[in-house]
Amino acid sequence: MAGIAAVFTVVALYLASIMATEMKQLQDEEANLDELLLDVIQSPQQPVDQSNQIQHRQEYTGISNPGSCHCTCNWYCQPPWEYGLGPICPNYYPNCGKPRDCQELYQKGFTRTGVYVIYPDGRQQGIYVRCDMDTDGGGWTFIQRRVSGDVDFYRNWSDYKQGFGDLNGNFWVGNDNIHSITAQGNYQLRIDLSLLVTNKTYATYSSFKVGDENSGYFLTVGWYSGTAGDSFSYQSGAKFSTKDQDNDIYESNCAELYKGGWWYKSCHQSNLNGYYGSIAYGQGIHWLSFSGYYTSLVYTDMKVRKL
Ligand SMILES: [Ca+2]
Repeated sequence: MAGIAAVFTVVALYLASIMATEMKQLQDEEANLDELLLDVIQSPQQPVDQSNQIQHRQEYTGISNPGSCHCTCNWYCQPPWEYGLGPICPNYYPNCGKPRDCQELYQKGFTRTGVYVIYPDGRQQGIYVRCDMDTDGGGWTFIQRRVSGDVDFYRNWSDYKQGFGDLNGNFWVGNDNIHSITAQGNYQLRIDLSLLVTNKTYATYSSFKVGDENSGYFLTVGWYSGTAGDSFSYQSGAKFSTKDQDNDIYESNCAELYKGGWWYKSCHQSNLNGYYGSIAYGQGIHWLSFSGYYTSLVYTDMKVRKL
């Protein structure tokens, strides 16, 4: 009996020591997490629509094989969401660096389409963008997207400057950001359009550059190719206009007439920030060579990728 009791005691002690070790590991992990959380809370972040949180989490949870980048986001990204700050792996996983656009993210192994943080021009504070990691080889940084009439695009200069909307729905990424991104090198532009869900087409431009605010966000686009026809080259060489800032060359304000913010001239062959669903002449979301001026497109997106 004494032998059995001794064996029992040894086993009990052994189990207790294993539990203590595991408890210690758990405490260490919690302490590490607290430190990470503190870093994230202390670093200034761009506020994000709370409704995006679940989607963000799903997208980041899917990253399990980030190639040369060592972000194991599937565990660490969750806690910051409780504070509405969002997962920003590159911020507290220095090995990931500061990706300047979606193409750099793609090259680091982030191959799922979704919302990420990029640092155009190496700026300190990242911005949230949507990345298309599927179309034509992936690595596209969205600058615009229309999927419904949920977000009003008839806005003023300041809104277009800063950007607005929901990165999982309808949005404009902001003229300052578009300038910063396209000033980093030679970027191509791809525009995808749908008139009906089954009627899709696209246009690409060999170069796309938007100047800074002092230039009026001056637009320069290169050669067209694609299936939609060319309804954007006409806008090249225009400044941006909004309902409260008329920079077009027409006698009245094109932004007011056609209900958007755009690189209007006199006035447009495309109006991708127009009024969703409008059939009034020129006011809807138009791509002249595809939809004419009286039918509003049901889907558009604009995205850029470095050449
Ligand atoms: Ca005018």
